[in-house]
Order: sequence, then structure tokens, then C-alpha cells
Amino acid sequence: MDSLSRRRFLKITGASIAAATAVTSLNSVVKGAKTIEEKNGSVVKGIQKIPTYCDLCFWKCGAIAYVDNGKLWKIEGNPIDPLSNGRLCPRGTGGVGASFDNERLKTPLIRKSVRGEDQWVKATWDEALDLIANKMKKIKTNYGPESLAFFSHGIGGNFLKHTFKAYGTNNITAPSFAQCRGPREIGFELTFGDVVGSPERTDIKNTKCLVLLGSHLGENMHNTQVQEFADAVGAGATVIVVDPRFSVAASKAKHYLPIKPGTDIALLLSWMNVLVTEGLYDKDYVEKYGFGFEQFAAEIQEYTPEWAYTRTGIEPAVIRETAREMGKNKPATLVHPGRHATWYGDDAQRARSVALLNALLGSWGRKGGFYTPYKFGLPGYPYPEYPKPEREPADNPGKKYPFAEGELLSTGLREATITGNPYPIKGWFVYATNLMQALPNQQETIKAIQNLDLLVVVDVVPSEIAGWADVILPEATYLERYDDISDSPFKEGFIALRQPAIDPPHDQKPNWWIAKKLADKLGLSNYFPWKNVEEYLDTRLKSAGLSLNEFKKTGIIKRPPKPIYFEDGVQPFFWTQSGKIEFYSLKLKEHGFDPVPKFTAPEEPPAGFFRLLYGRSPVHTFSKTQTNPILNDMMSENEVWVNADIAGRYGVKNGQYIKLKNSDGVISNKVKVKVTERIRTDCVYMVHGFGQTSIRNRKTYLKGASDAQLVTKYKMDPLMGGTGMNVNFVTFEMEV
Ligand SMILES: Nc1nc2c(c(=O)[nH]1)N[C@H]1C(S)=C(S)[C@@H](COP(=O)(O)OP(=O)(O)OC[C@H]3O[C@@H](n4cnc5c(=O)[nH]c(N)nc54)[C@H](O)[C@@H]3O)O[C@H]1N2
Ligand SMILES: Nc1nc2c(c(=O)[nH]1)N[C@H]1C(S)=C(S)[C@@H](COP(=O)(O)OP(=O)(O)OC[C@H]3O[C@@H](n4cnc5c(=O)[nH]c(N)nc54)[C@H](O)[C@@H]3O)O[C@H]1N2
Ligand code: SF4
Ligand SMILES: [Mo]
Repeated sequence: MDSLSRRRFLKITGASIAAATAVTSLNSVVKGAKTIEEKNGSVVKGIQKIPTYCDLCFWKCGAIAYVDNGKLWKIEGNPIDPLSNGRLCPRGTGGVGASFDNERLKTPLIRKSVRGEDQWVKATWDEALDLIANKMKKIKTNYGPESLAFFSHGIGGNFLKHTFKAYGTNNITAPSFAQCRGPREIGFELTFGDVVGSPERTDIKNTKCLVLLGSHLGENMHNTQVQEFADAVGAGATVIVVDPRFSVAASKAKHYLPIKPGTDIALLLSWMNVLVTEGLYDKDYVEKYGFGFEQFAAEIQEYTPEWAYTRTGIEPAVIRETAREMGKNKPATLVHPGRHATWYGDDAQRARSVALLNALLGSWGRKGGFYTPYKFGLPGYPYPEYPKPEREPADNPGKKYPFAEGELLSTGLREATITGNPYPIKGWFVYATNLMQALPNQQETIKAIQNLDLLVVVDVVPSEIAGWADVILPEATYLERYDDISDSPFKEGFIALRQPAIDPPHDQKPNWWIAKKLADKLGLSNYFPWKNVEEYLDTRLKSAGLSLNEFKKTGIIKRPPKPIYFEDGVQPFFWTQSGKIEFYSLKLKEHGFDPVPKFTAPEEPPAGFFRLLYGRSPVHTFSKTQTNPILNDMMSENEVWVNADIAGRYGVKNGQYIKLKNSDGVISNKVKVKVTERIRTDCVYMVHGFGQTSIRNRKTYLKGASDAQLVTKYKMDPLMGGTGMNVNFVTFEMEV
């Protein structure tokens, strides 16, 4: 270590002392917190402050739940949590509403008539789990254990995942890969040999130039990113926003580029062209760490800003100016990798273009670019080994998508359920994912469901997917249960605890209990050697010299910080084929794909149709928060954004209700129009998650329109099987 990095290291060590002090002071704040066992039976007098972590989205912010005389009162950020810094986002703050929701499921339900008809009988947990275990045993005997698929989203699925691995299936999936981050991770992995991960390893706080392609921070409310975005803007960072819609982030931008949808690769290629042609890239970095730069430079020569202008609609002068701005601020220029990357089917190559642009700017591994994350690294529970499945997962037969790695393709499992190829899938166990909203093409999902012998849904409310189930299991909300320990990769290694603040109000049970009980009924008790979840958690903590009792008081335990930038002593390492940053990808060439990304123009909307785009609202998460009474009160329906000129031409008025019809003839619920200059004329936009059709959720039933219902078309990413969903066109139906 040279003297400079040693000095920096000492400075960082200083910060860890400050953090340790913070732990102690919080300790005294939460001293009144009682454990759930002590509380059982008698109400604790006064105010308890119980550390936990939020579940309103998957960012997992550390929080403190306040309980007043045994009643849940409010939830705030945990000041010692590095993700929230003591502040929750609007959704997290409204999190207590999840517990108060009067539309919650109260007991297990068993379907009485045909699938999809809303007729149920109340059941005890034993009855419901016996039925499930018996059907699971039959599926195993008749078709093999791999014929049961587990769909889940979020950390709450961990214990059930364990049950299903013990049962013998490897068909375990989530919508967070093929409908979300998958293409991004593959594009970055092909370039740097590593993924971006969650939370994203973006050093937004220290960036001097932030480039956002779509990523609509401020509406997309991932807490740390939004806080750091505000810090960066406050510190005078240049913000460049590329979006067909003038987003909240665009309102903070120095340069707003209203790009033609689906043409980002063209813009990215021409930005790289300018950086290389004008010699503005980080030559030392590229020379030291790059592979195949010569071939890359030769290929991008043709992508001048003039070439890109005709594809993207962005003026050549603007492309040059923004490229120079990026070059000037390198390596503290961060071209944000995005998160929901499944747009047009060319997404892994778009993500790779983003990665390559960052590589040219030398921002990977550098301050103000991409830091090197660390996990706390808590050891797992010493479980017995799982049985080895005899068949490969069914999601990607013949490795049709050669780069579908890491997680399974949810739509691939759906396809296997419909076709029986490569083998039949006969059971779906669905935990905390509303597949009707999360997967494209609802008809295909219904078709697959009709082929099943068993569909189990674990949810907190009678969601749309629960409506199709054979058995519905009601879960306790995150404020009423323990979950697995969160050990996220971040700027510092830390773990967070989710623990119950109150008891579930009815016969709802936590996922760990369901997983263990089901395993018992399947004859797999040996996979659950622990008595209860506290014992499981304590065993894991003890293996790191910690204890559950201490953890319960703080909710967060940190490791001393380590350097996170190359310049501070992180050893650069690239897990690619060449061991370097691949400007030219040998692996892609091997599989017959473009080793340097190329641009193909997206399909144009037919006359009278507009491209359907969608995104987030700051007060909701997908379709999972709409019944939360606090968040519902803030926003109970979505709007469709229509450009003012288009509205004038079609005679559509602001605030008027219309319906949208897509090019397959699917007609949406009625939705309010927002007439605005803030969107291009070739697209319309809405917030995802609304227009739900579960009649039992009175607060959400037919409120607003569902983008998912209109996403009948999707374009598969040929590299990794992501489902590009920005490929649907809609027109206006004035009769409502
Ligand atoms: N409040 C809230 N925050 C959330 C979530 C939530 O549900 N609620 N969900 C979280 C999750 S899991 C994810 S994945 C993220 C998603 O959030 P992001 O990763 O930010 O999602 P995007 O799809 O990139 O963002 C949608 C934006 O892309 C723009 N867009 C559409 N087409 C194009 C195009 O062709 N080019 C460009 N440049 N822009 C385009 C849209 O106009 C819109 O502004 O949000 C996370 N944060
Ligand atoms: N058309 C379209 N499709 C999309 C997206 C989009 O923007 N548009 N976004 C994509 C992205 S980025 C992602 S990450 C995925 C998200 O996909 P999902 O994670 O499936 O999102 P939700 O639709 O919110 O479904 C969550 C379900 O979990 C239930 N739930 C909530 N809390 C709990 C709990 O504590 N326990 C249990 N058991 N259940 C609970 C909710 O009631 C709801 O039914 O969707 C993807 N699909
Ligand atoms: S970003 Fe908001 S909703 Fe997500 S975990 Fe943090 S506080 Fe909760
Ligand atoms: Mo996502």
C-alpha cells in the first residue's frame, strides 16, 4: 500500500469508529424494545421501538417500528442503517398500512369450484398443508420432483426455497431476472466479468456527471439512490437524462434528451464514437485493463452523431456536447446501468453498450462511478445436502438462450408448463409475486395455469394470482414476522434483521413456519433441524461470534469499512474470458452474436397507434401496495400520459376517462388522461401495477388501467431470454 492509499485507509477507519459510536447511542434509544416472547400474552405498556427492515420494496432499508401500548403506531428509518440513513421513502413510511389493510387474507382458503371462479372454503392450516403435501407427493411420484416449480420474489421466499430444494426441484424462479435486471447483469458480466447487483454498486453520491437512460430516479424511489441523487445535484453534478418522457429526474437535468423510444443503442454508440474520435476517453485505463479495443474502435467509427441523429432524433451538436461533458468529468462520470432493463428485446446488448461507455470513461471501480461492493458474509445454516435433481431446469431447453445464467427464466417455465417440453410442469407454488402483473401476456399465464395439477399462492391479500389458486395461504406481513437475515453487497459490509413488531391479527403465518410445516408433511423434517426461526437465526449469528439477542436491539451490525475504489487499493479483477474488460467479446462471437453491439431500429407504431411505456410512482411498488390504505389514499388510480398535440388531434381532454386498445385488440379498463407536453408524440405512458381485477380487493378493483394487460407482445432477448415489454402499441377508445 503506498502512502496515499494508507492515508485514505486511515481516514476510512476513522469513519468506522463514528459508526460504532452510532450503534451504542441507538442501543440506548431502543433499550425499551421487548422481544416477542416477552410480549406474548400481555400488552407491553408504553412505546417500544423495534428495529427491522422494510419490505415495501426489495431495497431492504433498515427501519424502526414504533409500538404504542401493544398497537402498531408508525415506522421510521433506522439511523444506523447505511441504506436508509434514518429516512424511509414514502412507501416505507406508509408500510404500517400493510398490517392495517382490511382486505387482508385471514385464513387458508381451498378452492370450491373451477379455477378462476371466486368460490372458496375456509380451511385450517393442517387441512390446507395436508392437501398441498399430498398433491406434491403425487406430482413427485408421477412426474418427478422437477415437475414442481417455485415462483417467488424477495427474501421472504428463502425458507420455502429451502423446502423445495429439499423436495428435489431445481425449477425455482423470480420475475426479477427475465422481467427486470437480467439483461443488465448479462451485459455487464460480458464486459467487466461481474454483475451490477442489488443494491446497485453505483457511486451516485460522488459522481460529477450522472447519465440516466430511462432510470427515472425520483419516481423509481430506491431510497439510497434517491438520497445520493439529491446529494450529487446539491454538489453541482451535471445530470444528463435520456427519456422519451420528461421525468422527475429530467427536471433536475442540465441536458434532457427526448429520445425516440428503442434507439438508445444508437445514441450510446455515437457517444462512444465521439469519445474515441476526440480522444476524450480514459486512455491509461483502457490500455491497462481493456481487451480488443482496436477492433472496437474500428467498428464504432461509422456511428457519428449525424448517423445517430436520424435514428434517435437527438441533434448531433447535443450528442457531441453531452459526450464532451462525460469525458471532462471522467472517471467520476456514471452512466447509470438502469434496473428494469427489459425494454425492446435488444436489452443485453444495450446494457453492454452502457457498460462499454463506462469502460471508456474508466468509471468501473472508480470513485463517482462504480464502487466495489462488500457483503458482511454471514455464514449460512449448516443444512444437510439437497438431493441432486436428475433433470436440468426446464426454463431454457437446449440452451436456446446461451447467456441465461444465474437465475431461471420465469417465462421459460411458463412455456414448459404449456407445452410439456422439455418435460411436464404440473405444480406451481407461488410466493409473493403477482404473476398476472409481473409476466407479459396474461393469456399465456392463464393457459399454463389450466395445465397444472396444483397451484398454491402465498399472499397477504386476495391478489389477482391468488384468484387462480387451488389453495391460498395467508401470510403475516413483514411487521409481524421474522425473515432471513439481509446480507446485501454495499459500500460497507452489514447485516440487517427483520423481526416482528406485533403479532399477526388473524390466522396468518410467517413464511418460515409454512416452509417448516410443509417440509414436515412431506417427510423432510431432517432439513429443518431448528425448532423455530429464532434458533435458526441465532445459529447463523453465533457462527460469526454474534447473537440474536444483541442483534434485536440494533437491527443492524456493520463490519469495519474496506477500500471500495481501485485508487484506494482495491485490486482490479475481471472475471471475463480474457481477464480484462472486453471491448470485443470473444464469448459473444463464439455464440454467433455481435462482439461489439450493433443497432437495429425497433418496429414503428402503426398509424394511429402509440408505443405503450410504463414506469413507477413514488408512492407505490408494482401491484403490491395498492390495497395499503395509507398508500391507496395518496394514489388510488393511475393516469395515461398523452402528448398535448396528440390529445388535441384526437379530441382527448385532460382528466377525461378513456380506454386503451392494443394492436391485438385487448381493451383496458377506463383510465384518466393526463394531457402534457412532457411526453413525445409517438408514445403514451402509465404507472405499472394498477387496473387490478381481483374483485375481493375493493380498493383496487378496476382502478386505472393495467399496462400488464396490454403487454400481450414481448420480444425475447436472444442472448439471455429477457422479455422486452416496451413493444406494444395502443390506440384510444373514447367510449367508456
Ligand atoms: N416507487 C417505486 N420505486 C421502485 C419500484 C417501484 O415499484 N416503485 N420498483 C423498483 C424496481 S424492482 C425496479 S426494476 C426499478 C425500475 O425503475 P427503472 O430502472 O428506473 O425503470 P425504467 O424502465 O428504466 O424506467 C422507466 C423510464 O424509462 C423511460 N423509457 C421508456 N422507454 C425508453 C427508451 O426507449 N429509452 C429511454 N432512454 N427511456 C425509456 C420511461 O419513460 C420511464 O421514465 O424501480 C425500482 N424502484
Ligand atoms: N407490465 C409490466 N410488467 C412488469 C413490470 C412493469 O413495470 N410492467 N415490472 C417488472 C419488474 S421490474 C419486476 S421486479 C416485477 C415485479 O413483480 P412482483 O414482485 O411479482 O410484483 P407485484 O405485482 O407487486 O406482486 C407482489 C405480490 O406479493 C404480494 N405480497 C406483498 N407483501 C407480501 C408478503 O409479505 N408476503 C406474501 N406472501 N406476499 C406479499 C402482493 O400482494 C402481490 O400479489 O414485475 C415485472 N413485470
Ligand atoms: S426504498 Fe422505500 S420501500 Fe424500498 S425498502 Fe427502502 S423505504 Fe422501503
Ligand atoms: Mo424490478
